[in-house]
Amino acid sequence: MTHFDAPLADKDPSIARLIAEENRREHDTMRLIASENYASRAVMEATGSVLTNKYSEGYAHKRYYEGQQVIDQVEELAIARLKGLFGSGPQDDTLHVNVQPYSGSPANLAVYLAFCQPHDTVMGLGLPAGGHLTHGWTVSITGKYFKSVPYGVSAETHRIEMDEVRKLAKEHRPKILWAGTTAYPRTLDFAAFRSIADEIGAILVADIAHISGLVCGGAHPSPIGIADVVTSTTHKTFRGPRGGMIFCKKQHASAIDKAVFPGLQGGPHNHVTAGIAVAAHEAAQPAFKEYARRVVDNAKTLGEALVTRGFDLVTGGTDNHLLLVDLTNKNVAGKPFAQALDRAGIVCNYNSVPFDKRKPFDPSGIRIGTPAVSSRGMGPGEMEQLAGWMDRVVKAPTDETLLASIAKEVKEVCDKFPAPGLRL
Ligand code: DSN
Repeated sequence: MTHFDAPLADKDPSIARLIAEENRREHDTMRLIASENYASRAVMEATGSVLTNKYSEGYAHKRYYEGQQVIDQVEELAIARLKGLFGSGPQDDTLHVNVQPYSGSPANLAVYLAFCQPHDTVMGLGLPAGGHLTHGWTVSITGKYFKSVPYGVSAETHRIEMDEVRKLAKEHRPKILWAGTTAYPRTLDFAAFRSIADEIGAILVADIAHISGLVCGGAHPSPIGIADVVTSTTHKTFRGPRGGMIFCKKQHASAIDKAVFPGLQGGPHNHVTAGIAVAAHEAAQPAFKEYARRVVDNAKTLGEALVTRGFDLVTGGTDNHLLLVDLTNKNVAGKPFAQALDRAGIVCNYNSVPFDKRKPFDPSGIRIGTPAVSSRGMGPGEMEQLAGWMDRVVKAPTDETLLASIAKEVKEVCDKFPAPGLRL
C-alpha cells in the first residue's frame, strides 16, 4: 500500500477518531436543529469522491479548462433532475438552474450582484423577526453595501402582515424584495409578495433554504414560477450535501450565471454537485414525499405536545418543519435551556423571539426542527416523548443527574431508529 492509499484511520488517527465520535454523537442524540439533517450514504459517497480533484470554471460546454468530459455530464444531470423536481420536467426550458453556489450565503450574494448596484435599497424580513443575515441585516455585507429596509412581524400575531410589507415597499421601493426566513414557523404567501413586487417593479427573490425539501416533497407551496429568483441551500430539508442552488426565470439566466461565476466564485465544487444530483434523485422517490409530510406532521405534533405542557410557541404553532419556543413564562433563558437539553441528548439552538427583550447571544427562546428525527423515521410517539423530556429539563435545567438519566433514555430511543448515512 502506498503512502497515498492508506485509509484515514491509519493515515490520520486523530481526525478518524473525531469523525467516529461525531458519528456516535449524531446517532445517540435527538438532533432538533431545524437546519440540520442526515445526508444519505450515497450522497456522502458522491461528495467524498474523486470529483473533488477537478477544476471546471465556467458552465457545461463553455469551460476555461479542458478535461470536462465527465464533469459536464454531472452538472447537467444535477440540473435536469432539479428541473424535474421543482419545474415541469427535466427539459423545462422556462426554468434556469445554477448548482454552483458554494452554499446559501454565496447564492444570495450572487443575487445582489446580478440585480443591484452598491447602496441600492433592498428589503427582507429582519433577523430578529426570523429573517436571514443575508437578506440585508446590518452586520452582514448585505446590510453594509446596500440600503436595507427590513420588514418585521406583527406585534400581536408575530406573523408577517402583507399589508405592512406593501406599505413599506411602496414607501422605499426596494430593488430586491426577499421572501424567505430562517426562524419563522409559518407558510409564506408567495403570491402576495409577487403582487407587491409587481406594484413597485422589484425583483422578487424567494429564499427557500429551510423548506426546499418540503417544497419539492409537496408539503409546502412552491414559489417556482412566482418569484423571479429562488435560492436555496441543499442540505437542510432537501437532505443533500452542503451546497447552494439558484432557480430563476429564463430571462435572468445570464445575469445569475455571470454573478455566480466569474462574479463571485471560482471553480465549482464538482463533488458537491454530484452529491446534489444524488439528493435530487432521492427526492424524486415516493418515500421522499412521505418524509416531507412526516417532517411537518412531527413538528405539529411536537408543538401541540409542548403547548399541553405550558410552553409558549411563537404564533401558537407551525405550518412547517420548525417551532420557535418563547421561554419567558418558564423562567429560564434560551441559552441555558439549550445547553441543558444538549447535556440531556437533545440538540437545538437558542434563538431570539420576535420583540425579544434579551440580547441575541443570550435570547429568550429556542428553535427546534424535525427534519433529522423524521429522516430516522420517528413519529408521533417520539414527539410526545421529546415534549416530556423537554418539560422535565425546563423544570430542573441544572439537575445533572436528571439530565444524564434523560440522555440515557434518549439514547435508548435513538438505538431503535438507525440514522441514514452514519457509519458506527
Ligand atoms: N445557519 C442556518 C440556520 O440554522 O438556519 C441558516 O443559514
